[in-house]
Amino acid sequence: MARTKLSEAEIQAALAELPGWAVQDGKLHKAFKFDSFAAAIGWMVSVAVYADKNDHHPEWRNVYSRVWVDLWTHDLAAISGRDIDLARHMEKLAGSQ
Ligand code: H2B
Repeated sequence: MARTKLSEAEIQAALAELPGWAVQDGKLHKAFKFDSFAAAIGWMVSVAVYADKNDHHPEWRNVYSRVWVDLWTHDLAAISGRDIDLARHMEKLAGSQ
């Protein structure tokens, strides 16, 4: 998906298929909970590899088995298709933990 600013309708349509995600302070936000610290960190490393390959990086914070994620496109100061793509990939990887 493109690095262009999404409309409110496009964001809402994407959110309908991203359980647990919401717009918070203008960013795509979700609080993930894993079974353990190891599971949380393992997921973060897998996400980091994908994020770096795509040159699109999350803002996130980890405490034990929880990871709070905020996605937005700094270059645009907005949510873009690349944030949706990263959120979808995070979901895909979280399902395989
Ligand atoms: N990640 C995110 N989330 N948003 C960006 O705008 C962004 C990024 N820009 N990763 C990239 C890197 C930019 O800083 C480099 C120069 O391409």
